[in-house]
Amino acid sequence: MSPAAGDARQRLSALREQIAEHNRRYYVEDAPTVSDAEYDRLMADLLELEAAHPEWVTADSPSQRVGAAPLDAFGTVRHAVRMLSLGNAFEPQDIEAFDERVAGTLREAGLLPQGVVEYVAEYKFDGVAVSLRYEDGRLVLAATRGDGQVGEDITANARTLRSVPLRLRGPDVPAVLEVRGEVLMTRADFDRMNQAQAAHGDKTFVNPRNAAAGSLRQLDPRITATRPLRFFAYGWGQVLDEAGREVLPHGRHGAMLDWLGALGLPVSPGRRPCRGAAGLLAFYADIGAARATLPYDIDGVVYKVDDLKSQEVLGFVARAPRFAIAHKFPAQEETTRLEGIDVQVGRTGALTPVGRLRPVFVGGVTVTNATLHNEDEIRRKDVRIGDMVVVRRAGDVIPEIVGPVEALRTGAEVVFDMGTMYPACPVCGSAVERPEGEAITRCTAGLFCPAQRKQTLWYAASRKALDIEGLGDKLIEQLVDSGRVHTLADLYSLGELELSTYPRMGLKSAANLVEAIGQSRRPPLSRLLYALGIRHVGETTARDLARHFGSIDAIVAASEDELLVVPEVGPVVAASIRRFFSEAHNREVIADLRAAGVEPVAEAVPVGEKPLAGKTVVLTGTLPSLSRDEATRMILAAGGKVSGSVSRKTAWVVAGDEAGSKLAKAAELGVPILDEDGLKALLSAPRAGGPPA
Ligand code: 9MJ
Repeated sequence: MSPAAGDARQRLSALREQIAEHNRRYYVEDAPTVSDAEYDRLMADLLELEAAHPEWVTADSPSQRVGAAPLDAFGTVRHAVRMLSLGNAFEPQDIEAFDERVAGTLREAGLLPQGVVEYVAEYKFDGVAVSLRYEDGRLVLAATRGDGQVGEDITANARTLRSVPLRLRGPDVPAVLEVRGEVLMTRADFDRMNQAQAAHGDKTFVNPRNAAAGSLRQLDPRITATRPLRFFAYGWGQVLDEAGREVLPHGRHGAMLDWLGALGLPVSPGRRPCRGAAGLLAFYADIGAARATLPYDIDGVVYKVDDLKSQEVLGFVARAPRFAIAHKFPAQEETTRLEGIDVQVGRTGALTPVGRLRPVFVGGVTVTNATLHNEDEIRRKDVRIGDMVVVRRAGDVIPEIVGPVEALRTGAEVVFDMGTMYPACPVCGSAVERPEGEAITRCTAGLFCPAQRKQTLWYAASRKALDIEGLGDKLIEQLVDSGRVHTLADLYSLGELELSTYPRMGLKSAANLVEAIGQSRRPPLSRLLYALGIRHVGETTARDLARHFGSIDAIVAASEDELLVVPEVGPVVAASIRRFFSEAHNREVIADLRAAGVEPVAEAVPVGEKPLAGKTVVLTGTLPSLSRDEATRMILAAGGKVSGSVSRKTAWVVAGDEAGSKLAKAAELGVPILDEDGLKALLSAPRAGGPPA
């Protein structure tokens, strides 16, 4: 070899090592030390060198991750050591019984000196089980589980997974090592991939598990190479030393997994030593609670006896070990029939399609319906009435219809069409409209529609609004349906005797509710504003409006320009507020609330915010107790300015005895006029209203 070729070879091997090391840091340590761009540069250098020297390309070069030529069919592989499956358990009693059986056997064998069994608990990944075979540290074979004895040869595909090392590292690499684990896709990778697939008009997948299985079973490894698959190890098969003897370097399952990690393999994270059934059940509870926050789907946890000698004594039944068990979580996805699509009318009149399902137990509850959001969403998912659909309920998230099982279609399914199926509001019969470019169809009846009225009341009573405890949706439904309550103000005339005649209402709870309603008569102004349910006025905007204007009347009277002065209020919000208060029935609600004794309380202004910030005040005449200088100092201290002449920009004129032409000018321009008490109130109030500075 020429010196130049020698240099190139050295550079080649250095690049391969660097890239493999970066893969390991990323997938095994979960702690990358280079940017993606830097990694890509190293890979580009390697590809260039290999293009110049094709004779040097080897199967374990990281460049081979792009995928080899397509296959006609997968070959079959006989596993050197059978791949096991696991028995399943669902109930705590099953786990207690499992632990007792294990403890009993081990006690008889004299293998339970401490009286309690030590286990390792792991996640149960919901992916595809595979076996990787390394000979002299090189990946030579990858296979699916198949029936446990014979699987499919997916070596070319497995090589494309960056988390699968092509070579093992370290001083104690055995002559033969079969690693068992799971190939899966994280939920984030799955979402990204599905979006890309959809953007290209390609097939999308229903869930990460199907995506992982579909991607791994590609006959064209170049396709697999583009799919974001990951591998995690949780066990081993054959392990041989140079002499062909079976050897295990460690006597415990947990230590064996640590060893696999040291060889450069990504090992199942989240594993934990546990003692006895109580330890296992605590692990189950912890992981169950954290399940929704994990980056990938797990369908349970797995418990394995830690001591390998004990495992051997326990042995197997049929294909499953007696030393391990899977403790499953309630399924998060199930398949059921979509029997119909109903439409619900929301607070703002939005018609929301809701799938009516044949009841199905999923995510720990029985689900009978699931939102479909809007018509476009139904079309995007191509969900049809009568379809078998995948229903998902993860954590406390509301159930959703993931998509149809197209293979089960009979041809009798019906496409949903809002326009022809719901030409009018299904609740009040009023006209509906779907503005150009919007995804949502709305009932146009506003508060005349009982559905909107109920939702509005429920929203007004909610915690962020008037916080009326005990006013639930069932009761609101009855109050509206019976015609007793039309608007928010009607709630304040409810008596406890009357309320106690409603179903499920005792005298005690009726009295509590009346008390809660009574307490809501003094809401902070911002909460009352929020409770009105003005479009685009959320918690923050309501608070800004309340601080700026200080009273409901000032807000009702404010022009769009005046509203625009408030931080966070832009043209859309200002127009929405104006539109709301220009409707007579909305102003009536406010008048009725006042008549019912509802008086909102102006909000305290945070320290540092001055009540007269940006306002100009004109003083005229002699004030009863304050000198001109004192009044001026107080106004300046409150962040205001004092001017000698009245204009449209004047926020207030403060007038005392013998006020002159300035008072007349103020009256002419409509500038508010205060006396000394009025000024003092202003200075002690939260940030003042009045015309803009
Ligand atoms: C999964 N699916 O995560 C096993 N598994 O052990 C874990 N599967 C298993 N262990 C023996 N963590 C047979 C299967």
